[in-house]
Amino acid sequence: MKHAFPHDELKPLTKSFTDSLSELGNLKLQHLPRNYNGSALTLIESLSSLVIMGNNTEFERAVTWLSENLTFNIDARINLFECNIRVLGGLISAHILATDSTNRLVQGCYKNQLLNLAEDLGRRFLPAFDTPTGLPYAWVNLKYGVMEDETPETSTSGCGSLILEMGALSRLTSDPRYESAALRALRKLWSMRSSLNLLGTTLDVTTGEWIEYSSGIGAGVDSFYEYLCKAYILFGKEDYWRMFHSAYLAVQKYFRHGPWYHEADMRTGKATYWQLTSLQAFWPGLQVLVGDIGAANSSHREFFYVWKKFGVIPERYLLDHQMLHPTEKYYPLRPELAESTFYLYQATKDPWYIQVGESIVNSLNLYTKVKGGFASVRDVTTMQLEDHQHSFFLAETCKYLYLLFDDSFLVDRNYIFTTEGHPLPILSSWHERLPEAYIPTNWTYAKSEQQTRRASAMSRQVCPAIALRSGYGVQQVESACHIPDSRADHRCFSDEECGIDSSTCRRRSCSMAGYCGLWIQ
Ligand code: DMJ
Repeated sequence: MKHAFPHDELKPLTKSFTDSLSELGNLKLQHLPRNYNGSALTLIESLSSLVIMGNNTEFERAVTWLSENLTFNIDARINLFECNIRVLGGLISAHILATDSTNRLVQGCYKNQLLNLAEDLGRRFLPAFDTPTGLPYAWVNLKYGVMEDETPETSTSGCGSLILEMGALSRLTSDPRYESAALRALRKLWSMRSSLNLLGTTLDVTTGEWIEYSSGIGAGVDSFYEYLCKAYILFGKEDYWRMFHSAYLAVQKYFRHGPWYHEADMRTGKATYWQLTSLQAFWPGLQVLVGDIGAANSSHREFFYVWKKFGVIPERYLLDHQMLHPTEKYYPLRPELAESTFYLYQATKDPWYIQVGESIVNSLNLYTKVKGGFASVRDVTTMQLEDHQHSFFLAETCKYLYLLFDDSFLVDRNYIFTTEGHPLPILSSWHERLPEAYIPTNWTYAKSEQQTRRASAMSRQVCPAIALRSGYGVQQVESACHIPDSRADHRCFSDEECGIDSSTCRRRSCSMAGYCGLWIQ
């Protein structure tokens, strides 16, 4: 607030600001606006974090300022996906939090100003969907609509992760256009899947043809999967679940190798790139939502291993060479590992995840905290910093770490988080399946006092002494990877040591972090 308000993002090293809305997703920095003075992006992104952290006074101040000063009638070409998840999602979530009586906010003075702003923004998105396929352009000028020579290239996540925000906007305004546009795009995208139920990474919105056939669960695709699952949770339409289920099984079948995920060609399912990217670290969190805790746990551990190895998580790590990508050595304060840690702790209450959270907080303080804020890491081998604090740092990274240690905001409430960490309530009135008087039951309590206090097997790096069952004269215990094992201290250091699980005849392999995993071939 001191150095950058009301501009878009903070430059923490020089204690200044950058008006970066048009730069989001714009790697070549094309068509940047001339007379643009920012849209208070970081403030919008921080609204829900302020409520979660209990700072109602600042929330009210921010709502008042935005109500009086924010306008979207600006000559700025913006990325539809980025503007949707950050600005539209931030405003809608904050509107709901402002009107939610349990928050006791904005006493008397809130007259739906944030919703009006969201609706104005949503209307400015609509020209992007005016294509022969219904797939939206990646870029739209907020004042003038789609530019004449606009690129028809977009990404799978770019046109497949709009449904939460635009669906919520339609429900709040009773204007079906937003949800219909996002749903039409999503259905078209899904119709472009291969016979293996895989999608590519980039496509042409005018022809509906794929440009890049290789894809994975990271950049360009990630939130597409996330939104299929979360749209089912938020709106309860069986269709979303059917799509998600098929897509999820295809990911686990074609991309997964032990605890890691490589990329593959959507037409053949053959592996293409063997890389771990920091965006992939959201996947264990999504797996928690579908109840695949064992798989979530094993992948999460590998991401944390990479975090520990470098101090933070590098953007890209070459799994086949066990080395950093030569140019993508940066860490822009991304939230994904903290996000998954939060979900896994909620699901398991295993104190090991608290230790992971502490370790993340310590690294952020040690390497990225500067006088003006928190700075991105340009190179994880030197820890050289970059003068940029992305708006998702406050929207997501800080929020998920806060919720890991203090989840009181979630008690007796039933929210899902958008891909940008903005909470949306699961309401029976928005939901096809929930009964009118819905009582949330998804709150995860520790089953017993003993459970919360129990020392974590993972922190001790041995298998917990939990007897599962006795068979073939051998007592089985649950290993640190949550698989049946005969040895209480089992930790493998090579694939050979992991061998074959004789009880199930399934192959085990040794992970980078030295754990024995059981993988479906
Ligand atoms: C966020 O803007 C969102 O989580 C998005 O889906 C992809 N990742 C960035 C932060 O890393």
